[in-house]
Amino acid sequence: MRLTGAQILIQTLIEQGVDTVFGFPGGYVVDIFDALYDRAGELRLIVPAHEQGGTHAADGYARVSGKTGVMIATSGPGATNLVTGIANAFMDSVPLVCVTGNVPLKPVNMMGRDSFQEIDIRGVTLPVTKHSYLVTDTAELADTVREAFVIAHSGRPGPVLIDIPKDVAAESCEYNSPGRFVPRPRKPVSEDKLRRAAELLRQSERPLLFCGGGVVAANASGALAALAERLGIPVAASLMGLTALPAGHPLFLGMIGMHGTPAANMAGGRCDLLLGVGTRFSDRVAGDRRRFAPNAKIIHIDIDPSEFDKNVICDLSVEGDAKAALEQLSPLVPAPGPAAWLSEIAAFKARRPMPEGTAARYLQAIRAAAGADAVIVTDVGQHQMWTAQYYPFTQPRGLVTSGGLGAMGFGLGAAIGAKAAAPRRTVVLVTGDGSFSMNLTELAAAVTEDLPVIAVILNNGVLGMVRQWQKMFHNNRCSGTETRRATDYVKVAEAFGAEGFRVDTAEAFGAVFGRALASGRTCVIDCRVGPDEMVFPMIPPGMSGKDILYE
Ligand SMILES: Cc1ncc(C[n+]2csc(CCOP(=O)(O)OP(=O)(O)O)c2C)c(N)n1
Repeated sequence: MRLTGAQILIQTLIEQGVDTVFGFPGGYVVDIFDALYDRAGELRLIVPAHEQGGTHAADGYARVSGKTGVMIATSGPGATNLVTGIANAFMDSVPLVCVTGNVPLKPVNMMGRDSFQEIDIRGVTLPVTKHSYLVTDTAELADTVREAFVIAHSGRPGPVLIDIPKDVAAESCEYNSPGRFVPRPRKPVSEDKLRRAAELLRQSERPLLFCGGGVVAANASGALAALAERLGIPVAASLMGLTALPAGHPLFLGMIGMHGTPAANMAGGRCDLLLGVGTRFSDRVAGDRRRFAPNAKIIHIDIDPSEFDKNVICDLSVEGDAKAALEQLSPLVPAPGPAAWLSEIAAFKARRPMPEGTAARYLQAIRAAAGADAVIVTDVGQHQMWTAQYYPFTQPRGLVTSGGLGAMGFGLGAAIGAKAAAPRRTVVLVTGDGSFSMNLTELAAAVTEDLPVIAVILNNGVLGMVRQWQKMFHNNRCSGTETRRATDYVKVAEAFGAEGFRVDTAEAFGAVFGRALASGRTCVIDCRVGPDEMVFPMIPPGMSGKDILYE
């Protein structure tokens, strides 16, 4: 069968099981959009307001569905608008395939001549992609797409870029049916290393399990809970690992690190063995990586061996898929020992509960009304940390947040993608006035694409998280962080065809949120939070758990 490159691209996407793509048109992807037009019944096209929003949407879609997200953009500015989204997916290990158009190679080669809207997007994104391709021959396109999907979702997932010159998309060639690219079989986890890990756990009096985003990505939550329960040991999580155990689990201590709970950080400081799974031990977890878990031997399980000894030196590294490793480790470990360690943590927890301000009350009200099944998406700042601290997550993949890149403006696009992945679930974006202002044009996409999400703005009238640092570490000199108090978010919502609400107190929030839920429409709820409400506890940057500040 002879097909154009564009038709081959769409055919191979469908072959890969893709049923939803995000894309924004342009001159050098017009053939691809033309091919999409014919397959609209099989492949839903969601058009964002801005390519950045589209990449974040593909990312949110991937995180919630567990599938690979796809974003298509034109050359030049379309392609450069993807960069933040690609970098975000790279830092959080989210599988994406991003397709860009480029200037033609034939009949007159326009590449390398500063042609209109020509950008070497491979060069630009090289440090933030797992792999990238410039396709120069239509005959290679199908296998390129197949290989790109294998690379994006196998091993440690991440973004892959396929740059397609216009003539390669327009030309026809013989299309070969699938079959060549199947994922390589997973490397087995070393039994010897798992036995040594079990032995270290046997010798430990104060063990701590620490899970990162890799546990969620590997769908290893059940295996994690089984191991923790079998050993009777406490579990702390990074921001990315938060949903791995339900918040109410008796062994769960919450988030560890810069804005982690007192109990998790105390356990990190006191433990004599730390078993880290699917984590890069980033600086938000280990501010001073030389003094992280200072009394502990460290076992590190990760699918990506380049993480071993990168930030934290480990005593034992175990390469492998988190789920397989945890499942194989469970039968080797001893039954729970004396519970003195758990009692010590419980006593500490009682002495040092989490402080709770207005933001905590908003989050508890969201949880009460939205239910356990809701997907919570955040932007970046204080509201993100409050969500991590106070929202009781009960389901893996129930939180979509920009962990590694910390990209303000991520949230609304990601929420739209989350809704596309799970249309029957309630999707709530918890955002700040600063982050929301960055990409609020995506309200247009939420409304026109009929992907209703509820955006709750914890509006403190300031760029709160940076202002907090200025107040704490820069002598209260709040340079450039008191902005945009004048924006009327109710009117903004209405202008985009969404519904807007304003809430002045946390007490009034529950009823308004209920109305937003019942409306079934895209809603924006503008909520007051005092400009001086801070995120605590806090371990100042570059410090260790002993330097924790409670107020
Ligand atoms: C794209 C981008 N620019 C700048 C920053 C630096 N930054 C981190 S948090 C923050 C403040 C966020 O303000 P807002 O969204 O209102 O949330 P709040 O902290 O007030 O809850 C800023 C400016 C960032 N993370 N991302």
